[in-house]
Amino acid sequence: MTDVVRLERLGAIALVTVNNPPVNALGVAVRQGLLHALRAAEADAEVRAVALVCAGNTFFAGADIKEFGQPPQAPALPEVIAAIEACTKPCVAAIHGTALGGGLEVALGCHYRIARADAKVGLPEVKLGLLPGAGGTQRLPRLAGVAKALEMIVGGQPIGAAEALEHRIVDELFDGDPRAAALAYAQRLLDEGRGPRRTGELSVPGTDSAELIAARHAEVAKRTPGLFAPLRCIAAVDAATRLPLAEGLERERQLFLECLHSPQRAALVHAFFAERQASKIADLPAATRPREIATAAVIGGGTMGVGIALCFANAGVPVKLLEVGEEALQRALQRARDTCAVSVRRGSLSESEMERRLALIAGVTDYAALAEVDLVVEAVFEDMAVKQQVFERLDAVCKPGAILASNTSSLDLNQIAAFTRRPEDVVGLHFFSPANVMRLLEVVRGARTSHAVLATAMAIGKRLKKVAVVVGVCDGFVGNRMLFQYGREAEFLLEEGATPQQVDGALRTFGMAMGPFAVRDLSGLDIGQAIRKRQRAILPAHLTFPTVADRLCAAGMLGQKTGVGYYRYEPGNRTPLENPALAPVLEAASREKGLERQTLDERYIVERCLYALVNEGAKILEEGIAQRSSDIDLIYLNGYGFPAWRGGPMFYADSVGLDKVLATVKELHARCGDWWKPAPLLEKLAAEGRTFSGWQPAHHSGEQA
Ligand code: T1G
Repeated sequence: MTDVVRLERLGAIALVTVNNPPVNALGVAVRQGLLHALRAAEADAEVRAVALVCAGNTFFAGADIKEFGQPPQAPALPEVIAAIEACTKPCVAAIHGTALGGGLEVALGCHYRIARADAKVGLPEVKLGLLPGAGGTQRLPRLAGVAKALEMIVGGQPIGAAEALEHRIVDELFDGDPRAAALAYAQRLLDEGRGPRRTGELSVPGTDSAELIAARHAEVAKRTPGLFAPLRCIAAVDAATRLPLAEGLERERQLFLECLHSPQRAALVHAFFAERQASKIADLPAATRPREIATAAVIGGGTMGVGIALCFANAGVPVKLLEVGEEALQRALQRARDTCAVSVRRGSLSESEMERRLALIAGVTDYAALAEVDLVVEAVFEDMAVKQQVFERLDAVCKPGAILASNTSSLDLNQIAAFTRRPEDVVGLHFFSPANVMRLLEVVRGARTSHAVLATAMAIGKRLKKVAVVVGVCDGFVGNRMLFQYGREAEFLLEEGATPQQVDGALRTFGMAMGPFAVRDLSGLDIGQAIRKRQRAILPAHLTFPTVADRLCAAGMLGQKTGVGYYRYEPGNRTPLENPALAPVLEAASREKGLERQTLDERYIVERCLYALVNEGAKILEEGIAQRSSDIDLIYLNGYGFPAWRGGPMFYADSVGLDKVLATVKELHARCGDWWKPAPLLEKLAAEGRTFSGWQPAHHSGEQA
């Protein structure tokens, strides 16, 4: 027995209790303890039934993800599950919390399963670039049928206990303590003389498996062509419909190992841990307590303001939405209603839930109405003079301890904080449009932002179901600062000879959700123009800028809002079409730089754009604007459409090898000038044969007061 697995004999029942906080992951100690307990129960003549429960908040939440990529340690989970299923005494698992991945697979190896009414079960391995590798692809179809198994294994979403009962994945629901429920059920098995019931001996129900599998294969191949694991999930389920259990398990193992060794698994596991790492703030004392946020307010009823107000309403936080005039306020409230109505039409929100959420948004026009709110998010025009007016008013009106947050996407938060007498209560909450959809939230830590306010910002981010990442104060913080480099290089490629279609196409093939020029057409070329103008004013003159975007702005071609930009758009249609007026603009831009237009290959296009992100990310890391490289990855995965199965720009650079990245950056520096000056950290790590993910800055982002 190991100290994480306890075996007790209560009458004729062997009770196995696993206690491996925080989520009872099936690490090697747990697997060893389970196998030992099973064998002891099997050998004990007094034992006539086995009950399996977990202590803490949840039944097994899966294999120990930290073990992936490490040398395997016996016993493997399939071996443990085979021993459970082979047990000659009936074995029942009592599920509470979230039985996920290997956790559900252990339960499927048991002869009976009961679940607490509030429990969830699922096989989310596909989200980690894997497939259920401990019998889930073979046993789940035998219980729930192919359609449900495909939905759960390829989709990766957990289902509730009632749905699991409906699909014969569990036999009964219980309330209260899993231990008591397990013992009672095991006793009933004995009273009713029920013995082992092995899932593996069942055959897969239904006669339409081949059609279901073919249809799902076609759909997945079309929707996510770049992804490795989903098609292998389908192949494993297909094996269950054609092979006896032992051969099916062998086929599953082969497919699982293919996924395990895929770079996509390494990237997706990196993203999983990155999301959990981001909430850890290096210099925040553990005793720091977030402030209670019972009510919020948003200043500004534009697209962002309404989106942010909806974030609070969706999380059940009453929120005041302030607009200066009644007419503007009514337009804002209508926009909130229209946004929710889209979800109702799509069926993802009920009418009653929509009304409940909208009722949480109270429109106001007077700052005095904000006197008692706990948190205010300003989302007004990106102009420092306007921010000053707003923050001076807020500072005068809001109660002591109220947090004043700015949604600014690039202005100096320290300057904004200085407009108030409470700079320690000022923080940036940079939402991404549409705010009620995009998961990313850059939490901008000002020089004077207090620990408690920073902790509160992270806590409210989690409550709003955002991926909150702490960033320091600089032009563009992390995401937009890197995006500026990426967009500029993409535009230089247009002057060297590429078309927007070629650049966007190459990056979409890499896996980006959208190419840079489609993105610019969507957000509007005039937005970039203001930033470029500000950059030109502060950057050294020898740093030249591409001129294509400014030429298009001058010609009134601002993107979708004018029906033409890098691409042309039919009225009411967002499909990008070739813009016949673009060619002369590109030729003029090339000519002005004395460039002979040439054909560029995809690899060059991708490296030119991605390494611009990486080089700037290295500078951001070194300056302590981001705490760690995985935070930068998280920002790009959740705010900029970077493919999760590539892990993020910094993880991708690590996977290429920093020596190779540096060699390309140096070549570009020699040919394209100082925009490509290699980041000192990139040079250092490349020289030492290290990676970004293995590096931590000595200091943290922002300086404490
Ligand atoms: N392995 C190792 N650590 C894990 C873990 C896991 N499976 N799940 C969570 N953690 C850590 C997490 O990193 C964090 O650590 C802490 O636990 C709390 O997590 C063979 C191959 C269960 C819904 O994919 O979805 O089984 O930050 O902050 O919000 O076929 O954790 O405290 O140091 O997320 O309450 C399949 C992954 C694995 C489930 C709880 N299972 N976990 O959410 O807490 S592959 C999963 C989750 C597999 C088999 C295959 C969630 C949760 P730290 P948390 P939470």
